[in-house]
Amino acid sequence: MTGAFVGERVVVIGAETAGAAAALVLADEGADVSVSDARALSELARAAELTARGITVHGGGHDPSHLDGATLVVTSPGVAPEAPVLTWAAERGIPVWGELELGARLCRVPCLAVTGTNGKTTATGMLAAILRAGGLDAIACGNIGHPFPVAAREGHEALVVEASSFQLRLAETFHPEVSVLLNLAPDHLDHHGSMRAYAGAKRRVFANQIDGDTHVGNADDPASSAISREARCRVVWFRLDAPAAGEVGYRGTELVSRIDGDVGLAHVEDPRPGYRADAAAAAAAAIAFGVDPGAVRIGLATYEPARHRGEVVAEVRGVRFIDDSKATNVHAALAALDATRDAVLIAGGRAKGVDLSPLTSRADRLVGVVALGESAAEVAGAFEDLVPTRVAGSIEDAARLALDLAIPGGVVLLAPACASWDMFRDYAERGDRFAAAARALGAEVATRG
Ligand code: UMA
Repeated sequence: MTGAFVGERVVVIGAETAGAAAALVLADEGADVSVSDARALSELARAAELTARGITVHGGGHDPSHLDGATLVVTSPGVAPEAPVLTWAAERGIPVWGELELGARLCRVPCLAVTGTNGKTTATGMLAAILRAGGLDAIACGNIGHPFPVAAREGHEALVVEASSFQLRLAETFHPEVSVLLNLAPDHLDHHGSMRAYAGAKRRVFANQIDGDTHVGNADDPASSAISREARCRVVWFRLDAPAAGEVGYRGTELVSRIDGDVGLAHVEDPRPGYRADAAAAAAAAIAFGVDPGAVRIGLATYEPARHRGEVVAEVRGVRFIDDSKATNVHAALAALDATRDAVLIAGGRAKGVDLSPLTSRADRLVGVVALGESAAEVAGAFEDLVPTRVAGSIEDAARLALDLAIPGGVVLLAPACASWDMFRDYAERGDRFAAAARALGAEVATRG
């Protein structure tokens, strides 16, 4: 048997996207692998695939005995830092790696990493598209949904890793040549315990960067730029207005690089501030990595935005239904609200320990609010004195109540400011169910005439 993990006995925690991928990669690399998951075996969709590869799968909850004989634990990103199973590993002195650490140990090509509270997936996709336009075989991986350890073994020339705070927390030797911190706002405080710990995880994106590496920071965001300034390598800044020497920014709609000379890169017409910032960050990272600035325009033009980020999914009685299910925190929901007027906002879900009341600062853009999920009472309480407010029991119910409150020419905006995990598998399922409900309302209205 050959492979990088021959002789290791690895226990993987979690058997979904990240965990199943880690287990299969480790088995391929010669390790003796078992997987432990909190859910019942019958609920684990990948259990049969894992078992067929000789991997033992323990369902129905973690037990200290699952760690017997382990030389390494690899944990899924969603497992909480204080989860007892991780404490048992620490007590026994077993090293605990996350997805980024496992990927880093296997990766033989340059990595670029993108983190931040919002825009990660968009900036990661744009950056990979620009690298490809520059002639490199590059792909996006990590939190975007294609696990980094799998991508690391696929033989690409460069990897663009979307790095979440959950993943960065356990990424001791992860060393991107170029890192990006897009922005920072409160999120995932239930997982990390505090804003300080959340920011600390984000800081790890450049922790191993040294001379010759580049960190890309957001000159417009005081919270993230304070962290970016701590990087020990070269820092390149991006901003939404005119760039200073060494920066990337905009003159009107023209994206401009002053990293080396003064080069017009592309016209970016999309009005959303998030989109323009992500494009500037991706361009800065690509140029810092050595890609020809001419590739930026082609890369941005070929980039296909991911779903659930402001898509119009239906129009019913002159009301547009917009799916921004990916707005899983207050910062993202505020950006979505800033791009709309006369909206009925559907918000609520798992708040992750974050105060939702800042949403009310956009009450003047709203004609109604429909509150949903675990935090429905909090959302309704915040808005009920400001705009007509309803509480929904399901996303289908929410779409219907929102249409009742909406005005012709206005919008129904799903921008929950919360994670979906209280009612859905993920934000994609939440968005898909919302879109289906909106289309069903459209069909119903058409039938009734
Ligand atoms: N589990 C346990 N024990 C626990 C907790 C969970 O066994 O204590 C099990 C669950 O029963 C389940 C599995 O672990 O079977 C789920 O693991 P997970 O929550 O880490 O989810 P994965 O499907 O493995 O997907 C993870 C990321 N999910 C999270 O970080 C919550 C995906 O990011 C990522 O695409 C994937 O790895 C590959 O890297 C999603 C996400 O929502 C998109 N990310 C957050 C965000 O973007 O805000 C950070």
